[in-house]
Amino acid sequence: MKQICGILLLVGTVFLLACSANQSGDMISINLNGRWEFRKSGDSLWLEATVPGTVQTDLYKNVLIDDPFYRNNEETYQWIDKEDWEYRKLFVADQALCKNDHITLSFEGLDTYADVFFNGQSILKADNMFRNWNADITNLLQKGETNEIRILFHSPIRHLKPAYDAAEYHLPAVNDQATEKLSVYIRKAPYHFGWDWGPRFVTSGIWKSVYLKAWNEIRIDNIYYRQIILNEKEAHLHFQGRVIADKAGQANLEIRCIDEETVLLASKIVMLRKGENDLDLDFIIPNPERWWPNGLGDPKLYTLKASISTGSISAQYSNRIGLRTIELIREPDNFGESFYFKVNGIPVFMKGANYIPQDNFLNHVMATEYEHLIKSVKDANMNMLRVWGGGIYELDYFYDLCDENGILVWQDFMFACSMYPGDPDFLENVRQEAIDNVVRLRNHPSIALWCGNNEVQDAWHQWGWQFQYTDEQKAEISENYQSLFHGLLPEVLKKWDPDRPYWPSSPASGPDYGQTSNTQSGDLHYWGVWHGRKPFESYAEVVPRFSSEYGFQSFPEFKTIKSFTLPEDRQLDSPVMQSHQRHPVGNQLILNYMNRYYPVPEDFASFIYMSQVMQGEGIRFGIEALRRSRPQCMGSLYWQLNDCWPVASWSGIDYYGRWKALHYQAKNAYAPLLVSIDESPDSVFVHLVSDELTGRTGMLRVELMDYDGRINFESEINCQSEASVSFIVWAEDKAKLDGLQGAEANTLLKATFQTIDKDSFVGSHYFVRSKFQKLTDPGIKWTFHEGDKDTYIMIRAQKLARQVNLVYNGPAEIRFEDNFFDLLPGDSRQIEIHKRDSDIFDPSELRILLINIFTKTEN
Ligand code: BMA
Repeated sequence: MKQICGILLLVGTVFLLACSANQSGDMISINLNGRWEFRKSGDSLWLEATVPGTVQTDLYKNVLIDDPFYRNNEETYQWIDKEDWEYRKLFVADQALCKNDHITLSFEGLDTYADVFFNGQSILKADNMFRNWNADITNLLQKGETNEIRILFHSPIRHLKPAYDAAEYHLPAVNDQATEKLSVYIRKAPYHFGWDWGPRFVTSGIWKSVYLKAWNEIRIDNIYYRQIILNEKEAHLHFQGRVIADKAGQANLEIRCIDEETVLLASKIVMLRKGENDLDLDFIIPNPERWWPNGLGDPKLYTLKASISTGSISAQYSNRIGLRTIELIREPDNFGESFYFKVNGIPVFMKGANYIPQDNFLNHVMATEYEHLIKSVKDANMNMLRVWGGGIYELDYFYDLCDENGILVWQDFMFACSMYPGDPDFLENVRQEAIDNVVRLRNHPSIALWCGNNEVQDAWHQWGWQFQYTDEQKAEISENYQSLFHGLLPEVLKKWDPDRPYWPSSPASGPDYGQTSNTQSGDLHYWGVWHGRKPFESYAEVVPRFSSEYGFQSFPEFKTIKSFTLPEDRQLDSPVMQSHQRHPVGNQLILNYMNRYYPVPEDFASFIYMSQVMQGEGIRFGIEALRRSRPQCMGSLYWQLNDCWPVASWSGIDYYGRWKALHYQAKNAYAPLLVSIDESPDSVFVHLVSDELTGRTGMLRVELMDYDGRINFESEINCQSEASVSFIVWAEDKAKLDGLQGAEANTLLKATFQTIDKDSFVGSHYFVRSKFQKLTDPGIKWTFHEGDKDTYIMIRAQKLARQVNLVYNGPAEIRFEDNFFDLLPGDSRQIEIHKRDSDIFDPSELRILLINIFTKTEN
């Protein structure tokens, strides 16, 4: 088991690394994070640095640059990636550390071209941000003297340039925001080079933790728990682990479950050889509790400890696992070929979004931010995130949180929207990267699927890239694609994680090369809305088997915009707002759609509000359409969950973790039981959509009312919803709905499903676009209540109030239980106020915006 037993003492800039006795042979792991030093290569002065970190964040901490996200600062700081940078740490190692037989310097991540020296000797050269890098320093470590770790980070841009200049042709990389597109030749997070929602900051640095690891005689790693059989009575598991031994001899291998109480699950005597020993052991967990995705049950986890002991020396390793079956079901059906996940034998509709890294400077993402984000995902009734291929393989903590919260992960390998080289060095580098990450992540029950890349296959065949190349070049690029995504990656998975499904590219219609995406099979990225300028209504016309991307942009809330602007920047076409909008025509598209669907406010703050309303309602319409079409479609992952800086983008949660209208809409549209209403030219339909595992019985009440609350038509039926279904529960000709004809702009349909156990589910529907609705002042009244346990507001409206936005202008970070909701005539709602204990909610700072009444917020 890993233990931290080192004490770091600061002696000037020299740290004393001490550790207690080497407990019964356990590996010692001393964390070398924290204070380091850095300088621009060639400078004489060393400055304080923080590890994990980047050059950019260290320069900022030393007040040598301003906040890189502020205004247009991004442009000013592009020089940083053209320089080489050095990092160092000086430390004194105590005797207890030095007397170990094996001492390794271990980097969980180096970004990216790094030469590492220990006491002046070169110990490794790194060239892949996604790999672990280890170097044996047993014979280099000096007892009682100052030791030095020094790392030279080469400018990634200057390092790549000579080969780029000499190349016969260049590979496409549409999102790389430089003229010379170098990003595809380096194994580094693609989004660092810019994206259509992100700035260009090509970082360098020690981006993950650094350890000194010391051990004697025996070491264990590469642990894998493979689930062989899972049924009600027992789980059969197969343990695999690699033991490195200094000498041959007998040892005892044991596996224990170490949750509430420690239980020995299995043990056996093994004969170790000197060197590497691949060991295995079969065992059973009786009466297994299953791991369930969010909404279907508890995500039960077991903590298992594997230990190997020679009598005097032992080594251990702990992992958390979950017991569940997961299958990707692709079989012929009425619509083509299915594409859905079966979890524990149950077809599950996947509800979620696409995840991007939470910052350009990854060291800035705190544990609390990971927790807030995954909690927001769970609270929004999501059960899947796609870790998109232009970012990073996330930190262990991300997957731990997904395990704990029942969030499944569609895991891309880090390749996106570009073609890639295929030379042996590049491929070997990727092979090691894939092994490192697959081995690190394969015990997480949250990981549902490995996917080769984001959009590379479709792009090559459909984005017009091929015209610029000769036939030989095209053949070479195609072949490289095939060897990477149809050769190397599936081979790695076959060996290291054989039971998880692999999907070569998202989107794709099949597992073979060249099967570009379509609606009959596989997954689809539907960008007719937004990129294709199609109306939101087309979400109901294009039904994919699994929608792994679709989206629409909005601006972040005004508080977020204030964080990076001066008052004079706060208008749509200012250079600062344009630099925080990375889609070439993003602002025009928002304006264009708003003209089609909503009133267009003149003041900037109200425009921002309306952009969020439009995004929220547009994507909500999409989610409902996809859910209504189950089982034809079995997944909705919209683009995108979050942001990496403050920006106008497709996200539902902004850089500061603030929920936009979209996230509130997603929460409601992803509810386990949904009442969804749609219409054809002649009829209206009420659908019940259920992801629940049991059916419900109750009464459906349908009311047609005007915006003042006068009911012109009503109907009640007994009804029953089965488990896991979507069906039309009520339909009527529009002509038979009294009071609708000619009054469409002032009429709504409300459907309430009241179950016999008194749960109530409501859906509503308007007959014209918001722009044409005849809205009046709804007469909103609200009162504030503060009790010991909860703080909430009661809000009511006499007439229809559309998209009620509660805006808190005070300093506290407040989240309302619901926001951007409609109050139907006569309705009242109790809205909880979520705040941290120390925060004060001042009701006089509350403003309310509506579609037809926007209170001007001061700039
Ligand atoms: C998708 C993604 C991203 C991109 C987004 C918005 O297809 O895969 O590459 O940011 O579209 O354009």
